Amino acid sequence: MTAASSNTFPPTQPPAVLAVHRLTADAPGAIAVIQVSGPAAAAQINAIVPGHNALALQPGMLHLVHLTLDGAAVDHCLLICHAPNLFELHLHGGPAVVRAVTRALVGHSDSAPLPTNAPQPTSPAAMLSSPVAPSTIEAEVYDLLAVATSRTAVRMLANQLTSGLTQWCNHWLQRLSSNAAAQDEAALLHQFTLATQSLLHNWRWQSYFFTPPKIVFFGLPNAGKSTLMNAMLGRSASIVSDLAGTTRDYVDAIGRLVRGSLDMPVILIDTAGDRPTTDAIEQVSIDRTRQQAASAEVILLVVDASTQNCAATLADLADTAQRNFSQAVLIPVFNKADLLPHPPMTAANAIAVSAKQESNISELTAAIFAATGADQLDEAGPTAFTQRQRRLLHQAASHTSLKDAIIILKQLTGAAP
Ligand SMILES: Nc1nc2c(ncn2[C@@H]2O[C@H](COP(=O)(O)OP(=O)(O)OP(=O)(O)O)[C@@H](O)[C@H]2O)c(=O)[nH]1
Ligand SMILES: [Mg+2]
Repeated sequence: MTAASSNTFPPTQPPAVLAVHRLTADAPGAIAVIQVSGPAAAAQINAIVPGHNALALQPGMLHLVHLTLDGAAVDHCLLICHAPNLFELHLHGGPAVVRAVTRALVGHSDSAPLPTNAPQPTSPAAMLSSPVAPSTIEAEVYDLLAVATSRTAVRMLANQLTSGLTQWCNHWLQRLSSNAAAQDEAALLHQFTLATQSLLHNWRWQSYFFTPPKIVFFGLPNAGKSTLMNAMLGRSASIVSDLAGTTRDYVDAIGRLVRGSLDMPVILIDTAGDRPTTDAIEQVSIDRTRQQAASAEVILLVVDASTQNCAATLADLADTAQRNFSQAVLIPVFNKADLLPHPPMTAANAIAVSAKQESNISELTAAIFAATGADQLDEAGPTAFTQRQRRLLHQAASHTSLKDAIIILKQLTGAAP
């Protein structure tokens, strides 16, 4: 077993079976981050983290674990699996614990020198580098892998290396290059522009797997907004009561929507009920509700379906939302379906749920995936996942010569400066 300290692998050498690097400064601090990578990484982590099998951890997941050395617990820390064979330990940053953990990971005796901290890996790209220097897309993939917050994002990123964006660029480079002598340059450029625009357009919903979209619960007091948010979160984040006007300030919480193999991080925002009022404080609450709705990607129009005028209430809410929050996807939700005769009568395309009984929540999740376009995700398909890529694609799509488009595509892949 080798403790590697270099961040490059010459072509003649295989990658190290184990590399241990301290990512934070080599000085006392509140937290120290230690990166452990290579085929032997999981086994070494298992040796000091009882009760967890690092081999079975899902990429993108965080685990609060105990670190145990010689049978004694020495620290409580976060274990992050970024990818198979690539882990991070976030432990307390005192020199004694960092030294002891590092020694345990690399299997050094107390008298043996510790692996050097220099040169430090600057990104997971360096840690996972192949004998061939990574292309620009590869470097961006590895940088983002370190901060991806969903398993879907991790898989999407991994796919961009061999298929996805890399394959898309190579396909178009090949088509544009081999057409150098063809007659219909304009038609080919037109096809390329359409493909590029489609790629850029898809980023709107692909981005939700990287940056959580804001989902706002909007409706009259007592519609069950707080109950619904709690049901979707799986915990009681917002106060529920039968008094209309319970929620005053908005309440936000990070959640996760799961649909089949896709998981999407989301920011759920419960708001004060929106109604005409003469109460100055309630008016401030409603102003805040509207501020949140104005920056939401998705607004759930929550209606108490057991009230007689629920269809008119929904029409009013939809009207307000369309006039004021046109940037958002609107999804009508008829709550309290448990109080209705079965099957519940609802307005067209409204989702009937019972927040209290937590029923039909998965249908609501499905509706959010469908309405945002996120259910179209092809994890292996191309994604322009950085601003640099999107800027270059915009340029490529607006260029009028094959030669310029080829140069820009080569810049995108890193094949040209
Ligand atoms: N039967 C039934 N009651 C529900 C359901 N959802 C919420 N409730 C009840 O409706 C009342 C109001 O629920 P909340 O979640 O506080 O409503 P809200 O929309 O957040 O109300 P405000 O904060 O006042 O705007 C509570 O008594 C809940 O228990 C449901 O699906 N079925
Ligand atoms: Mg509430």
